[in-house]
Amino acid sequence: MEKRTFLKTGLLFSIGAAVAPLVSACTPGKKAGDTKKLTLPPPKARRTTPFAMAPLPYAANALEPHIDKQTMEIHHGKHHQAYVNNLNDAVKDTVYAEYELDDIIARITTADADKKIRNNAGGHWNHTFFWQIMTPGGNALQPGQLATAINTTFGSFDQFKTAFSDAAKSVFGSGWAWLCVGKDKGLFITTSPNQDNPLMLQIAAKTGTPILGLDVWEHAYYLKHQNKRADYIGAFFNVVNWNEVALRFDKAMFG
Ligand code: MN3
Repeated sequence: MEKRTFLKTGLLFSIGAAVAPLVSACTPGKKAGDTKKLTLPPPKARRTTPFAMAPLPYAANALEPHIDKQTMEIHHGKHHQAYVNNLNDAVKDTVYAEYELDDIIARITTADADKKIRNNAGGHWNHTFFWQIMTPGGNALQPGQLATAINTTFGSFDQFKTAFSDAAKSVFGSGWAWLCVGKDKGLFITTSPNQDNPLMLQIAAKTGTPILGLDVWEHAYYLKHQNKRADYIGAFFNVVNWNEVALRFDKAMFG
């Protein structure tokens, strides 16, 4: 059966010829021009439904006055929705058609053919993450292993904030700033252009597991803060969900 036919009819069927190539393709979507050769495990599971966007975990006006309602409505309802729609369109009839998002992200390469998938898979992952690491009014980082790791790595919480803010300011054009747990279980700050992220093993300058991230695309702040990205970065720290960040830290550290 042609892949196209399978997708159009939506038949769920035998694990047969259509599935085997997915499992054996370690770095799909790319032949020539790869700069890194990675052996990736087969995908965890087949995805049988289109990508979909979850509702915001709070009301669109709940982050005010730090992030305004209209920005949240457009950012979530228009920008994020467009990444989801475009991702569903981009993976159609490709080897990624039945991959989960994490499996796609890990396999993205610099190939031209991957660009639409790269931008929209990243956009979907990054925004899903972003909504979750914010909460109305924010909450304080509690004493514990993450607080200790931040103090040890950056000197103090304030020094961490300065370093993270400087990284976010330094992104030229559109992109993200990240606090990550590295393979060595150490914390590090990094940035990525566009919708790339540190989970893109074959693309990221430095790979790791993001536990905090900040969208510094102008669409994230222009309505309220106009060109003053530094003001937006300062406002962001009033809505960080440190409980969620700490949970993600624990998972990255201890599984
Ligand atoms: Mn955005």
